[in-house]
Amino acid sequence: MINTLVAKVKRVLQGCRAIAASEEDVKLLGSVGSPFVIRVQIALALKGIDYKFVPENLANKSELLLKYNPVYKKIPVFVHNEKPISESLVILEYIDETWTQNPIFPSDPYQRAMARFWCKFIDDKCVAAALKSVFLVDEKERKKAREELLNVLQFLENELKDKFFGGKEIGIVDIAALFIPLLQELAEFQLFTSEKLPKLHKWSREFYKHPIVKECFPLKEQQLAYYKAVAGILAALLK
Ligand SMILES: N[C@@H](CCC(=O)N[C@@H](CS)C(=O)NCC(=O)O)C(=O)O
Repeated sequence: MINTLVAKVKRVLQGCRAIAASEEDVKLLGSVGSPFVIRVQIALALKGIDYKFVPENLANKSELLLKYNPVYKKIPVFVHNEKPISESLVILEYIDETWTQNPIFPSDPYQRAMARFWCKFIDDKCVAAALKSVFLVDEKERKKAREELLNVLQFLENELKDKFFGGKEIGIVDIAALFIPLLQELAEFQLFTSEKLPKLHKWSREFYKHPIVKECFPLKEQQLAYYKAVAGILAALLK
């Protein structure tokens, strides 16, 4: 009885926060299909925060993007009450600290540090290898990239102890790693198989069918259109 009441009050408070947030000015500069932008969209959806999506054309960057992110000139840029924040992982931390419902970071300081470590590992070691594994045209090179990807993903495979990296619920590491299921879908779940990386393969599918993720993931055609539109940027990454 008490538990039900507490849960009810919590839900009402969360609702209030979401309403309060919707009265604030929350904007996201991005392009549909960008995995870094989807990270932010998932965090906002998990928190129930309303925002305005400002589409950005990376082939002809807007004045607004150059003003808000003069250092990297990249999306996503998150703008909260006119205060811009760049870099998806930095944005995720800001969102988690600003809207505390449905936390995506663990509360324990050591676990928080570990979560940051794995997010950095994903960006430093996995993203380029995964893109190469899907988009390199030369078959030999693509195969080589796939082997390299399998090696680095083995570390993540060993790290996966529950349904999600975040435990029973999606956390920051799951969100950081979302490009894996995205690219798995493009590769028809053959980038790696259930024999090679069984836990990660299962996680990929679980993550993919999570209702919030489903709501935020672009369609396969939208993904392909995005990569086509950023072919120049992608080519530089694949070198
Ligand atoms: N480390 C950045 C990476 C963001 C990024 O690479 N964004 C790409 C789109 S997916 C971009 O804006 N590229 C524009 C460019 O390189 O000129 C983050 O996590 O936000």
